[in-house]
Amino acid sequence: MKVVWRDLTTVLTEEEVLDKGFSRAKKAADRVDDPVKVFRVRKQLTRMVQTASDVMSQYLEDTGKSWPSLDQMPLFDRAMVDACVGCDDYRHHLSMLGWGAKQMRKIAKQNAAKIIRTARFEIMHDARKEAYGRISSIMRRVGSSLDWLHESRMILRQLPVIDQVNPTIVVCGAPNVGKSAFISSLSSGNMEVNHYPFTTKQLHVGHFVHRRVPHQMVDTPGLLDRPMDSRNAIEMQAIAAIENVGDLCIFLMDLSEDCGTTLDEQHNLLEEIKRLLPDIDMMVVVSKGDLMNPLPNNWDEVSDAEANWDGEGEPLLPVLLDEEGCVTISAINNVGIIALRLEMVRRCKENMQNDPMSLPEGWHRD
Ligand SMILES: Nc1nc2c(ncn2[C@@H]2O[C@H](COP(=O)(O)OP(=O)(O)OP(=O)(O)O)[C@@H](O)[C@H]2O)c(=O)[nH]1
Ligand SMILES: [Mg+2]
Repeated sequence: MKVVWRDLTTVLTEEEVLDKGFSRAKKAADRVDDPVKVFRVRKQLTRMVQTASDVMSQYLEDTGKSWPSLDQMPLFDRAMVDACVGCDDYRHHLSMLGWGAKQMRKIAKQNAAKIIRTARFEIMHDARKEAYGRISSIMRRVGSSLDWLHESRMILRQLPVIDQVNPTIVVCGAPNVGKSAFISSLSSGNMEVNHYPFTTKQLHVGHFVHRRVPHQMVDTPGLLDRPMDSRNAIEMQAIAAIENVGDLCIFLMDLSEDCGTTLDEQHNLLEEIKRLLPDIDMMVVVSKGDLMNPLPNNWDEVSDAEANWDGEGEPLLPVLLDEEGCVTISAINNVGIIALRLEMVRRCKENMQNDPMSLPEGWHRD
């Protein structure tokens, strides 16, 4: 099940829900018409109590149901919820809506019975007033949950939509090594930029389509490029989330040290990321191949092959290799990019086939 946070509709405040319930109740009472006063008043008051309770509890129930259930959402989304707003709070506040709705229905039933059982106007009016008072106090207790959901909706709306059925490539590496340049050079259209609330971290998601299969590339600025001990719990959660969706991780390395991080430090980071994401296939790629002197041996060969590529995967392209035999790219000159893309497609496919949870090709999940 794909979670699309952007579809969540706005959450009303406590006052707005009360307003909605009580004004609908008043209109329902105004429509009552009975020549016998005792019948008329009885009907009016029971209708007020019932309508107010119906409208408000229905609103709470509908709102509760429109939010994705934690138990049914993919692990990635659950880890995101935990990182951004906390799973325990999420569960608690949604359950408060259900609780409130139930209480209101009970109050309506009890007080409508009181109104029906008596022929004394004073008792009828008191029962109506009491019902309104009790419903308001239930709403007061639910109000803070509505506020929490309102805030959380703003936060969750900014989360990236990552489709777990399609291949996902996580791109990481030290700052300035060329992660964004690489993803942009492959992405069709604008990169979707999403923020991790509560931190300054962001996730950018780029896409390319290969033989009709959308491939997602997740840029991880600031998230995977700094030492372990300065990460907080939220970031660790986000990393756990990445592990749930990544079919392949590209670790970009800038050998020119142009980026400001020494090679030693970059190697340390690589080791850390391997420890953090032990279950993702890791591929080390050297960036900024154009800065190499001399240029990689097969620079011209790859560059020509890419220029003649038919867009479907033929001819098979050789990857660009540096003198150590490491896969290389130049995002600026656009050399080695398509070759790497095809290699990533192959690796993702292979990794997804090895995944015991994945379904055979041609099968579809809901
Ligand atoms: N010469 C050369 N420069 C590059 C290449 N790719 C990126 N750069 C440069 O490297 C710098 C950093 O590139 P980015 O793509 O922003 O690097 P990044 O890893 O996304 O950086 P952060 O998001 O800050 O971690 C920019 O000045 C780019 O122009 C490349 O292939 N060749
Ligand atoms: Mg970047």
